[in-house]
Amino acid sequence: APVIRLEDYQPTDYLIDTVSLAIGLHPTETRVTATLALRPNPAGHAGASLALDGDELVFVSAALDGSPLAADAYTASPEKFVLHRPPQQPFTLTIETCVNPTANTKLMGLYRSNGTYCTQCEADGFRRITYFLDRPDVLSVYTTRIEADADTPLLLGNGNPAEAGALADGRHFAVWHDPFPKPSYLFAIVGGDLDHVEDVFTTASGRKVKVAVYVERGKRERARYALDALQRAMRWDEEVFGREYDLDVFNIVAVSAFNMGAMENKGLNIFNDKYVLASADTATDSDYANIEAVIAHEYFHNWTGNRITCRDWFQLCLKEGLTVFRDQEFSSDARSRPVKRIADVRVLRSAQFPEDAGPLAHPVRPRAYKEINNFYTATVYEKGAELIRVLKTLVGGQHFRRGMDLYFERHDGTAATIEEFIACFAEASGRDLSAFSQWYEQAGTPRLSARGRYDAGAKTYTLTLAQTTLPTPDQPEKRPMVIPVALGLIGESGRELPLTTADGATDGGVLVLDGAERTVIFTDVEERPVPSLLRGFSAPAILDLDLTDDDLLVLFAHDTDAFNQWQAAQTVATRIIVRAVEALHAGGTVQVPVGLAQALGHFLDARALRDPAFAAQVLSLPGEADIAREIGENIDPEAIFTARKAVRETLGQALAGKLAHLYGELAIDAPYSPDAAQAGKRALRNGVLGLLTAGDAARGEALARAQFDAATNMTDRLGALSVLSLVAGEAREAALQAFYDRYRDDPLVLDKWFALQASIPEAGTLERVKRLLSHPAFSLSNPNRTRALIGSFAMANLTQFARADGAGFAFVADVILQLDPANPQVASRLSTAFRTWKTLEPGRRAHAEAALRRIAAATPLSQDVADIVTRSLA
Ligand code: HT7
Ligand code: ZN
Repeated sequence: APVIRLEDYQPTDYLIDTVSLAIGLHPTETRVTATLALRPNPAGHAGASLALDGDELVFVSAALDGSPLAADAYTASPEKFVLHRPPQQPFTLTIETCVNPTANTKLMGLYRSNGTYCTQCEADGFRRITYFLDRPDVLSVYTTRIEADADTPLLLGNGNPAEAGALADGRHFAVWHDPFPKPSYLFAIVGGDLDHVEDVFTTASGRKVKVAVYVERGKRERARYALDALQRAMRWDEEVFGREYDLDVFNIVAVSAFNMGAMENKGLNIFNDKYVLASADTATDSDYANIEAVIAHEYFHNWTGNRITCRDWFQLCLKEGLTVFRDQEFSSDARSRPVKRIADVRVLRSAQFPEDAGPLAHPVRPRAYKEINNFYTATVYEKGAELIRVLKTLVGGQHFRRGMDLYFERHDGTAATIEEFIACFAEASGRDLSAFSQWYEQAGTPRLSARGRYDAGAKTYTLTLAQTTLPTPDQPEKRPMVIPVALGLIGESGRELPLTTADGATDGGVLVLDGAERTVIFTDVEERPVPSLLRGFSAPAILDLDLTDDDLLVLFAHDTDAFNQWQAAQTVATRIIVRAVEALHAGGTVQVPVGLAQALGHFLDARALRDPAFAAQVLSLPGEADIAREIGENIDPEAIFTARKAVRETLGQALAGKLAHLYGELAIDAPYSPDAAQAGKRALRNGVLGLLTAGDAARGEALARAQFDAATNMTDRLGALSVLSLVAGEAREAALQAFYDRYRDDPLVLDKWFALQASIPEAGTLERVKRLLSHPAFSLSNPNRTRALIGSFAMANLTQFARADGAGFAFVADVILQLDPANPQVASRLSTAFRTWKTLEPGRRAHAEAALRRIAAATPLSQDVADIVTRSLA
């Protein structure tokens, strides 16, 4: 496949002002007639031929300005339609194509999900519906007429409903008109027989918008939370960003077969039903929080992505990073800001840091790609969101808002670039942001080191910050980034010390490091301080601190920044587990200093009942992947697992009394509500149960069994089942069976059942997963099911995926090859599970490499998977 490069960007030679589509839905032969109003682009090459993109299309006919085209005037293949000599004034081109939605297993373009017709066009799926200039800088006004049989009563499109009616033979039609020019990737239609919930949302300026959520029949009640989240997101965007909704309707449709999370099509968001459907009995508190976040995310795209879209796919972070930032802020306002920040940083570190440190590393704005679908990454999304946060910290809240306002005002209705976005903030703040913009160009996570020296006589504290970034593929030399370091000084007595410097270097509690190194001298420091750095995780960097464990425990006890309080406990726990891994390697035993257990005990006494959601984050110790990242190379997953387990066992025993007491105290006797307060209690109670069981398996198992039997909601039931799943034996199998029997007809809950079993860190799990592959409820053609069983095994079960005998890698490679012909996008995602293979110890590394080479050598192999495995092996 050719490499597409940012530097080669050229505007199109033609523009498409309006698109009129007539779609006759049929399970296997859907007819699409597209009438495109074209004209030469003044910015393009005059007289050029017109080449429209296609993908597996069946060409039927073509006409120019209403007259059939002569055979020598065009060429049509499944992948291209070329009009050789287009008129050099405005003209219309009418092309008829035929597509088969039932045979569409790639779930891109028009396909059927459980009988419902739906579309997915981002990034390049529109060309699977009709020939088009299928790129984001071609903006057109769409009118869509959909026709279907009586068994498909619901017909939805982008924009506002214009007309609908009955036709002969029981067929009927609906016309939708979207007045906002949009790129083809935001096009969507839905046809089906669905239930819905609806409401009227009144915008800030008083316009009435009909909002609705459509779901499969029988699931109506489970759509209410999503509808509520949508309306809260609409209000929040008005209040915080001054953005009002712009159409008369906003529709959300949930489908069960979907490659990703959801899609922000204009006025017609289409969702993976996992991010819509919720009830106390079927969804966990985390599911509710995810639904709220994804509903908000897709809604926020209406301004950041749709009204202002991307000039080309290299600018993807312009809409994705910014919209993730917006949904994170929304959830922070709706729930607890520090807890949300911790959760987001956990995601960044577990998904983006390994990407940035491995063979798939790329800048937030990549410069080249072969397969764009492989660039919907944690780097573009999550690191992209961090860069918006860095920008906000650098220019300040007021200038940030003014910059956003300017961006909306100046670029509304256009396809923009990162440069244009940053220019708005430079203008609004009067600052030179050229150094900041380097964050978008350079891959890799900066390592920030801090060295401090206290002079008790002079009462000065000298802090030296330095940064380096390791080389990444194609970028051997790295430049320093602009790193805003939010900081404070905590005295050993526990009080926050004032920050005084001769030059006001830390105004607002933020020190900006914009070179390789910077030293600051704090004066009037009355006692030896412990520095609290990168507060709130003020930049996406890896912090290397010269603090002792005791210093960290001071921060854990006294830091006024909740994020760093949590971070201090995590760092101490990480160090203890890493030392335990080293001890095991040296043939020794695991030692856990009493300090951490004592500090956790004090913390739980003081905070557990006051702030359970935060306490749950503190109690949830670093995972195996966190420890692996800290160790960095020559990873032995078994040693990490054993060390971590031993540390948890020691802590569980040391805190046994407190944990048992808390477990009782945290029980809720009110009816279930997914709100943050109740969810926090349940999260902590489940965390407490886990740690308690780590210390005393028999006692924990009994409590878990009782919790499982008495549970009135999915969070408690699945929390108990997760604990039970770690203890091999009859009780576990009985609980798994009971869970299956209860939810056998509920696909989303069955996904949890598959995922949990694939995550069991035991030698027998591979056999279990292989058995489950032929379970009647399993199917590789449903992406959620595949991700639940195979994705969980490959991404959330390090010891078993990376088995010493290589059988885990070989198995996942087999599944990738089996899935690839049907759904390359899902297969390609799955193959990113190998992204950290080079950090493994030599034996496992060799097995992983062999599996990757076997995939790479397979024919045929999709461009999607080929791109990932080739880059992984490079
Ligand atoms: N903008 C969307 C990303 C997307 C996608 C969604 C479903 C299937 C294929 C897809 N390719 C890209 C989702 C979002 O970030 O909001
Ligand atoms: Zn998005």
